[in-house]
Amino acid sequence: MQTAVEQRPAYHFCPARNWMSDPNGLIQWRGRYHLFYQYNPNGAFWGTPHWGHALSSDLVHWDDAPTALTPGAGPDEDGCWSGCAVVDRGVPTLVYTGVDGGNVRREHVCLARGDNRLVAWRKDPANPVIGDPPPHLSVTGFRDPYVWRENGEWRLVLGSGIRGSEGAVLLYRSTDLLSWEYLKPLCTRPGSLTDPLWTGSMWECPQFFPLGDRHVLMVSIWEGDRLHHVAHAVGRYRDSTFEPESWARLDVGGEYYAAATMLDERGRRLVMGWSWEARSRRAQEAADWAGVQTLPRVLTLSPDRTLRVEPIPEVAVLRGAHRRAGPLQVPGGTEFVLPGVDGDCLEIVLEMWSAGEAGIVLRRSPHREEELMVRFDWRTQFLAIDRSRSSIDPDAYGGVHGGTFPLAAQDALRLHIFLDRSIVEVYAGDTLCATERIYPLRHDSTGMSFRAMDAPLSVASVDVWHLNEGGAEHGNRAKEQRDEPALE
Ligand code: DQQ
Repeated sequence: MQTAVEQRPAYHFCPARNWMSDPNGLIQWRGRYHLFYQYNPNGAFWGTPHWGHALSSDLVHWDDAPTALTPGAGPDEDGCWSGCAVVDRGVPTLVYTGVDGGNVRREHVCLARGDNRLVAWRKDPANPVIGDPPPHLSVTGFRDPYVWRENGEWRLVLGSGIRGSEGAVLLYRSTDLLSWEYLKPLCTRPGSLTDPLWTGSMWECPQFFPLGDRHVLMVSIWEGDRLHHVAHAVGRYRDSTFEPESWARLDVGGEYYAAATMLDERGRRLVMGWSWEARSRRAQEAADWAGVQTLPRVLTLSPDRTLRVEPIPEVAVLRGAHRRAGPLQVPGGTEFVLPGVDGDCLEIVLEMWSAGEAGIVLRRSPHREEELMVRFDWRTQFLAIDRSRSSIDPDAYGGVHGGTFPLAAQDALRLHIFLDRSIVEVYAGDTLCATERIYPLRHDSTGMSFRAMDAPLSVASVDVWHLNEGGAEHGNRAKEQRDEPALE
């Protein structure tokens, strides 16, 4: 009897069991990185959100810490929903969404104060510090506070939407995190707009921060009871007024949401996102785990004020066996299977060019029963992640995702790909990334090939590394092995 193919990622963070979604409260405190996350301890489905907690010294190896927030009697009795972490006069403080009201859901802003190891958290007796939306606004939501320091005061934005028409982020100010004054919507955008992208009528998990000589607003688009994608705007921010200059998707893959950022002690702006399961709820609950965090990505602003997104270089610490090939010529309409590549936890860096459409095939079984194709069309400049044949499992979703990647017709495409069993992250150049979930069932779906669809393909070089396992939950860093003092 064949054992089931292991689908749990080996080096992306996911809890040992149960449901995980939004990353929350990212912070580096006294050298250690802290990741909090929406967590349901009762099963691999969304419900009664707690704040799970993990910490790392390198953003690659994660160790579990005790649950940080648990719903209790009062403004968060129905859940501790998403939020952020700040340091208030030396005290680590979580600013989160408390939910109560049963079927008539009410969302509030609440605080919790931490000890100097960020392990024990005490809810502030002043909760909720923001009880209800501004009375004159009819909003579709009021959650996911993101807080920053500005001119010696605090600023806070909340995800919201003006009922029936547009996504919105509401701006508040405070001197002490306890009493808040509503200022105005920091940004709104009609849900009817689609050029250059659609941003719906309810914005979740806002993030707002300076980058280069601009500011960046990120929002996760919720509409019609569905999670869609993360949009970001680059623009000018002055006197509490934000003027977006451009809008774009943050990730063009099928499963990327609730992006959360942090400024680390090296001054890098880092972002992590939640990748949900692209398979049936039945399959999800049978697996008994759901939800993966993407690799942390470094955000910078290019001279033309396009957002640059790159995987953190620290991931290289996981590299094992390395294989290099190229230059290769693949005739149009043919495929070249790369010999000696056999894996489901790989890092791939390649440069290729074609006059037509061509790409790389991963998780490929010997007779193509299963395969994932990452292909680019130099005529349309469209990068496609095609998972329509990635699994023989009827519970696994198919489809093609992707986006336009501006590249001159004569220029080579540089791809950087991280494959980790059921999650794939594709980076094109330093401005486009796509997160996709796949669930191959065959044990021999571990091959790789290059495919030239309709014109010859030139592969200048391809590097493939086998990546080792990362986090504590993957068994390779049992608690007694880690190099920092035990938390509990
Ligand atoms: N998930 C949280 C909310 C947030 C949503 C609840 C986004 O706070 O708006 O688990 O995925």
